[in-house]
Amino acid sequence: MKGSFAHISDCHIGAWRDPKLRGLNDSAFEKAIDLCIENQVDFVIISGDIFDIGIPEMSSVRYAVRKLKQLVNSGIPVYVVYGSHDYSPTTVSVVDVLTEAGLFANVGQFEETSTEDQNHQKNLSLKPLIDEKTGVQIAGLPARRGGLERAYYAELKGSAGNIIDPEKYSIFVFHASVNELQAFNIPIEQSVSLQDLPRGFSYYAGGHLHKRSIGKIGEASVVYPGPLFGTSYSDLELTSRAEKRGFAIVEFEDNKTARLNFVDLPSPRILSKTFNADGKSSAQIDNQIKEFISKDTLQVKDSIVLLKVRGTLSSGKPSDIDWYAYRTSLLERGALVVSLNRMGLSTKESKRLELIGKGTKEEIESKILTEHIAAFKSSLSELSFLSASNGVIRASRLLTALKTEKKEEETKSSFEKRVVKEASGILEFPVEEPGGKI
Ligand SMILES: [Mn+2]
Repeated sequence: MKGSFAHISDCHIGAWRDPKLRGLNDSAFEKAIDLCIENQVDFVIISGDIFDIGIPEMSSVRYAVRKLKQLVNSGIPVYVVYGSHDYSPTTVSVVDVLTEAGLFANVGQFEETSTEDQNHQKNLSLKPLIDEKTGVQIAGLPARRGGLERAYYAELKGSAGNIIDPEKYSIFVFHASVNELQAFNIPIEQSVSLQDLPRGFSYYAGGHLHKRSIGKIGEASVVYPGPLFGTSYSDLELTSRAEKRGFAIVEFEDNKTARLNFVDLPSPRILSKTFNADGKSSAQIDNQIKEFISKDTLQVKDSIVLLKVRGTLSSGKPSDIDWYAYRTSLLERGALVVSLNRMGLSTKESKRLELIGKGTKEEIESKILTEHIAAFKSSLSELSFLSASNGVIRASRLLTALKTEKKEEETKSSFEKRVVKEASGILEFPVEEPGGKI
């Protein structure tokens, strides 16, 4: 018994709003699949978060199907479990559709039983699959949202039962944070421990942590290859600090791992810089950023540029800072993508709002609106419906409407349409869009 397989995780196909970043993410998946075929692995494991959402855009699905089909045509089976992103509690996920289409097999199968006695204690048993060509035994557990998969591990009680032949190679595929191996401050209530993983497997194929890491259970490796590219500002920030992105190719012999190789995927240069605004005026920080980005020695061309500003301004507002000019000038110098992160930037003024008083969220909102609406004096009679108490009520309703979250079954665009429609109704503005009136 001898062979090799690829362990891929957290592809998040379809992630990123920015088309360039989405393109980079998609081509990382393409490259990974090409390398699997080139290396003639016997099979591929994807340990969750194949897609960024349960019901992704069809263009992302078509793209992924095209690549997965190449694997099928090369006789390389793919085994997957749901990740926290592509799991859907209420509807059929794209993972189910692609499983039905025969593009991959879902190995996150299990059986739940409860004891006959009055305690009705739940037990979970894994249902492994055997890879036809190599005879490798593959079992797994899916993720659920917000770390709810912990319940499965509690029912599993760290046991694989008698379902695994210890003489043969076996893989446990999972998508969960193992507390001992994570460095992300994921709360302990949303993590499992190494001891919660079922004993006796030769290899543990992990997903969820967006950082490469390895642990051990006896002689077996517990491996997180991390994402192929990354899906957030902080993922890219980590990449800029020399964190490698890619996947693993594992060679096995009998019931042991013979070799574990990480394959690094190429990524564009990432330039990341954080500015601390504490105690500075908006003009000072504006100058500081301008000075930084206009340096001749700064290598911007073909780079992803990440600028982060955080802290509390001593005077002025974040809107005094000319973000648009930074972006334009960096793009003009050939930057691939410019991402500005100012979520951690506040002013003394916004700090003051934090102290405005006690009450429910709604009461505080209404208080702030009343205070600010006094300053709103419109000479336009048609805007009178936005002033005084009328305006406060309308603004509160608008706030509530904008806070609504996307429903599981909604696409991004139908969600956006619903919010715009609701908001324009509250404002009594007719809204037109390219496709005609809503
Ligand atoms: Mn992920």
